[in-house]
Amino acid sequence: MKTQSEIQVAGASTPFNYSPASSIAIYPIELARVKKRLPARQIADWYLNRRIAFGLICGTLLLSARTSQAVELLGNTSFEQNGGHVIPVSWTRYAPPPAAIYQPFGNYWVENNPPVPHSGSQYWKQWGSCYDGTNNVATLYQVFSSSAGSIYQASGWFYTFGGDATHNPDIIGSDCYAWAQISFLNSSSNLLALYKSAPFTASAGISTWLQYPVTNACDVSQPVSVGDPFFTTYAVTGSVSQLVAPLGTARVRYEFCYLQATNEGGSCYFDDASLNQISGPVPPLISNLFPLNMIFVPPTNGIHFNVSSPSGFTINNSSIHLIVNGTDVSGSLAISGSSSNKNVLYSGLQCNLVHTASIPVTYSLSLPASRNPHTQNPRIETPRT
Ligand SMILES: [Ca+2]
Repeated sequence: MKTQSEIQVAGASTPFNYSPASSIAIYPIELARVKKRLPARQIADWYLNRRIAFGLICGTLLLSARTSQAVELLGNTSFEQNGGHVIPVSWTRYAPPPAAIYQPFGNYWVENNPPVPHSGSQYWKQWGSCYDGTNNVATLYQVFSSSAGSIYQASGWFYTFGGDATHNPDIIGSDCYAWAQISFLNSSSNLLALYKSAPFTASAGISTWLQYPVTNACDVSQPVSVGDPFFTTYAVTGSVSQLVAPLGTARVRYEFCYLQATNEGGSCYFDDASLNQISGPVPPLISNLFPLNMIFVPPTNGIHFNVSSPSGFTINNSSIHLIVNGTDVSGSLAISGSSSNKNVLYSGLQCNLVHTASIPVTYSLSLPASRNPHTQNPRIETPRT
């Protein structure tokens, strides 16, 4: 006999806040629900166990000024890190308020439908969010700290499904469209500059992946209604090959957008998103976080992760902190590696516990939670030993 349990895990990627004196790592937080079938005995063990919470705080990273290298900022660009009716690891969903009333199930799937994916085995599938008779825009996005003068290039691959031998067509509605956009925001989350790709529509091609670079420059003083009171876009007034963060920039947001016209159906697939920073200070990257996407975690494996600076900045060991169950255990961290690439290990986890993991990361800015998540809350189960 088998029964079902579930855990929550979260992905890690790494925007940061940069100032001339220092930068502070922050983490976007996208929860993913992963369901696994577990033997009944293991479920019984679950209830015998206790819970602890642990958190990871990466504090101020003192940096030295060096030239940066081009780097892909987006996490989970190919949507391979979790699947099903989930928000992809590293991403955050936005939907207008009526969506919760008219389609509470949500308008998305991380789908495995070979041989459709542009790369890997999965892609993001999105359809209309509301079905309330009005135009509406729902998005999927990631936010990173940025600074004036930083230069980026961005793109995404889009597709609409014409059907095959075993699946019905799901072509995006004739008046619907999808696009990718880059927003530069100041420290108060006000929009400073907007760049968009061309709109992807069914007329662009059926069952064909097409890459859409973000090259249309908008005038943020010229709002354009799309028929959605919760979402405004702006007039395209030029074309660029690179995206330069304007004066006052604190953050850059990559966003996949889907406009549903009235109640039109169909869907758009999205894969291989890219936000490539080609100039300017690059956020420190926190990667290879363990445990992640796991159910049973051998406590002897501990918690470990990597902190690196693609720009080659020095990361002081004293700036890396780990909070376990409300206690700062930074003094117990084993840190190795070079000045700009640190391997961090904590070996103090105890056996025979259920871990409810909370990984908030402190940083200096106060951001709207709905548009800039910055905590992680994986819940991890450890087996009896
Ligand atoms: Ca993929």
